[in-house]
Amino acid sequence: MHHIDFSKKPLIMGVVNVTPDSFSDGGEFLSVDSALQQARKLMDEGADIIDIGGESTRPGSQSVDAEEELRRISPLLDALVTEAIPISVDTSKPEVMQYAIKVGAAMINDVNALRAPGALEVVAASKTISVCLMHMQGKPEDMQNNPRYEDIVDDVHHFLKGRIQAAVAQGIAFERIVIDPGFGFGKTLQHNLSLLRRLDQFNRLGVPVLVGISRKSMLGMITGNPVDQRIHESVAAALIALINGATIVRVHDVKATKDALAVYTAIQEKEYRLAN
Ligand code: 7PJ
Repeated sequence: MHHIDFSKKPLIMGVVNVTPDSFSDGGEFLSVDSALQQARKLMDEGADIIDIGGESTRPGSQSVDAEEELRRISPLLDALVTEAIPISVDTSKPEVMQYAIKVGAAMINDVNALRAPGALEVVAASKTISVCLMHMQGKPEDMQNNPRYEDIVDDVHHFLKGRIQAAVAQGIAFERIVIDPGFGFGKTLQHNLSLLRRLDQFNRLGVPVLVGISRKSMLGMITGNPVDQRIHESVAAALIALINGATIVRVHDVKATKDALAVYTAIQEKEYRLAN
């Protein structure tokens, strides 16, 4: 299995969905072959991690059972773990986590932050796999139904701190943990914008921050563009996230993101290195 080196930043996580109702690729990558092709394309474009998911968490979506989720992702996962890239599995289900760990995934990416009964235990039993703990208010079925916070950044920070503590108490090493404020998961546009503006606050928790804004409706609310035409705003959001302290960006458009990041990393190089 691959280990993810979080000190090498920024890291680009490329998204491959195998769900018939996925919001941004609309079932385009349902077959294993086309999902594999999409994964290889993202790897060629320079993704550092591939994230695969078999359950849509778009607002209003219904959950599927573990058996169906495994049926969707296991052929793809089995094929991808043999490739020279760390694989992340986007799941909230302990049964799926267990399978991902068994076949050698590098990360569990849980939008539910290991709150399902048994999830903490399954991840703790692996001594190596990384885990992304994401904030979500409510459940996908109802999360966009009037989300409320006292202070969005403080509330999300408090939640993530609690989940890091729960994970560490269970025996998951601090070094294996990544956090994510969960853009679009029980948040209004203003909540999302505040999180992005004040993203650096999350670095106080001492673990890498992952951000997923790619193609999300918050961007469509700003530009008016439909989901299949949100590359520019997605790239802008990814770049802002990195400037404001993110280590990993989860994106659909790897090449465009990579090219934009190259400009940012170039200006960070020391001047003498440019002279040499
Ligand atoms: C996210 C995710 C996110 C993390 C999804 C979509 C919806 N995992 N899974 N962060 N979003 N960690 O791809 O737009 O923001 S599913």
